[in-house]
Amino acid sequence: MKRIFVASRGDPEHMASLFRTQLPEHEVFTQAPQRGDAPVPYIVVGRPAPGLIASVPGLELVLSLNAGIEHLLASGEVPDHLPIVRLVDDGLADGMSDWVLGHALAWHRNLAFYKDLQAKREWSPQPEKLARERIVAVLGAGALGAQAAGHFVRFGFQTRVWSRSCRQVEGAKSFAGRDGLQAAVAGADILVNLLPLTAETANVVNANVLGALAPGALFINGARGGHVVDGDLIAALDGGGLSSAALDVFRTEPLPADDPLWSHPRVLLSPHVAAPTHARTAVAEMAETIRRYERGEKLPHLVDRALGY
Ligand code: NDP
Ligand code: OXD
Repeated sequence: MKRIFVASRGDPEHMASLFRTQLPEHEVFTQAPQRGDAPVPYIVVGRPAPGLIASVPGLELVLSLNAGIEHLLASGEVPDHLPIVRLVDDGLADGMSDWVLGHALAWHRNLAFYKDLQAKREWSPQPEKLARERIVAVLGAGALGAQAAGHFVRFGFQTRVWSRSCRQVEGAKSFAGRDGLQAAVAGADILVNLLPLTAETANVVNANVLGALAPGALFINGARGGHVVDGDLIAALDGGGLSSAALDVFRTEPLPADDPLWSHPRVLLSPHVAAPTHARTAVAEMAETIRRYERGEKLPHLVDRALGY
């Protein structure tokens, strides 16, 4: 009987019970194994405590509870020979699309602006644009970026996507490379960041990129705080280059109480909830990965350590 260690910090018992339903022939447990225990080929982890992974005997596969795995690579906790499968499931993709489109549409139709006017009992219609008159640039065209971009296309926005391999999204224009980045963001009304955090993508949202957007643009960050040069972001907001920023992720989380972003009048922030992991969809996906592994099939969503995602 193969063993699965569910080391989730959330509600491991709930997740373990879902695994037992999906994989009844496996032994699923939630307490760290002891020295001398039988081998445990599978571990399910988000942010493991230091030393946890090394303490598991006979580990063969690390199943990440997150889509972003930069913390697992940076910690050096996962030995090089161990494959890591990152989480890709429709719960994450649907959640992220809701969050991104929610912010984009609210900004596009001035909803927060009218809410402020309402508080002042002020009747002041603004010039309203059509979606087709707006350009959206989505950085990252992977599991999350491609789906969000597809929604923007369906809403009629002029949509651009930027990725490493110039990934195609139907109805959107594709860009790649550093030159492609400047072309993708030039004149964009809405910039959406859905990149993984790697050595190449760190600080990608900086004064160059923000300065290339249309005046008064919206920036939406659902990926990682390390993608953004915070000083450049605040300068763009204060200078009016950006009219608003919707931020779900930060360099330090929880965001420290004295961080200026908390009280910035042009920032809408949320506590890293854009696309939370949903136990049911995540376990279904991870159980299927285990089945594939045991059938000797190629695994999807394996982390490429050289690329960092
Ligand atoms: P994917 O790996 O599926 O997609 C990543 C995309 O980024 C791909 O299109 C990839 O290009 C592109 N990319 C990677 N490196 C570069 C580069 N150097 N230059 C240009 N493009 C690049 O990731 P997901 O869509 O699943 O997730 C994206 C990120 O979202 C996660 O890494 C995580 O940080 C964040 N996230 C945030 C959540 C939240 O709640 N706020 C929840 C879940 C995820 P290519 O297609 O060529 O490979
Ligand atoms: C993720 C996240 O990467 O929760 O899945 O941010």
